[in-house]
Amino acid sequence: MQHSSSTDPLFVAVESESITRADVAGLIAGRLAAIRVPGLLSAARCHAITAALADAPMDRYDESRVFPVVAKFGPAINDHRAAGELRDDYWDAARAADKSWSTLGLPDSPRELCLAAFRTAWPDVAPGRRQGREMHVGIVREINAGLQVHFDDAVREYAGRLLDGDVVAQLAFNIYVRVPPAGGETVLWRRRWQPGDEEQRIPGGYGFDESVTADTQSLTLRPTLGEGFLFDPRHYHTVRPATDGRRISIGCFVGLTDDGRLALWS
Ligand SMILES: O=C(O)CCC(=O)C(=O)O
Ligand SMILES: [Fe+2]
Repeated sequence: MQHSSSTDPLFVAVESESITRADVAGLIAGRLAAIRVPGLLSAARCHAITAALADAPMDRYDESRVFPVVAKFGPAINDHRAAGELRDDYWDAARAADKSWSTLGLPDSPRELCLAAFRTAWPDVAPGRRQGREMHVGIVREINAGLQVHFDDAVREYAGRLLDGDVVAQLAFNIYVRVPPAGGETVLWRRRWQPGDEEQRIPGGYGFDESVTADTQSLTLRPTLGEGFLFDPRHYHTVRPATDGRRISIGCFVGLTDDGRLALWS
């Protein structure tokens, strides 16, 4: 008799009390699909951050590419990309974000929150460097209306290399500092981009028609307040619309470089 198994036992999410070195390695090796860390930030810290953000000037991702709209605080590399390179206005936006954040009166910057989440597991963690300069780390995003189904892969997106070090694996990390009572789930599919998928690209967008994930095993995460979530963003993923309330996260990309360090960027 033949076994027909339609689910991959390695495509699973694990829950941890903190990010561990073994889990990060497992994610990169493909033994895991995602790591969930409930309560990575306390509710009190999440509330303090979202309360302070009420006075912060949020902007939006480039609306010609990112629709539905996504509000954000701080630069996103993909808003400053031209022909596989990072444009210079990224650095101005990074400086402006740091300056603006420093007026909010919060103890920790998005950069420090992201670095701190990895430091115990991986002491060799630091902002990534590009042409000797430290990348911005920690983007605040309010994704209330959801995302297009997409993947993130700096190796494909930055032909001229994003960082000075060679990134051998890329992960995506988010901490949810405000969660909606309904909707706002993150969905992760066990499928990576293939050339033929370009036919399903949303015209002008950054993502793909959801049919690109048809018949593919998936994981759905309903974020909880203060939870950290780490996954391989080469797997197609999306965020469902929040049908009520606001969904705010602080996140970054995490690269394992060829010297065994973790390099963060946003
Ligand atoms: O907000 C999320 O859960 C995922 C957002 C996303 O697309 C990413 O972090 O790459
Ligand atoms: Fe993404």
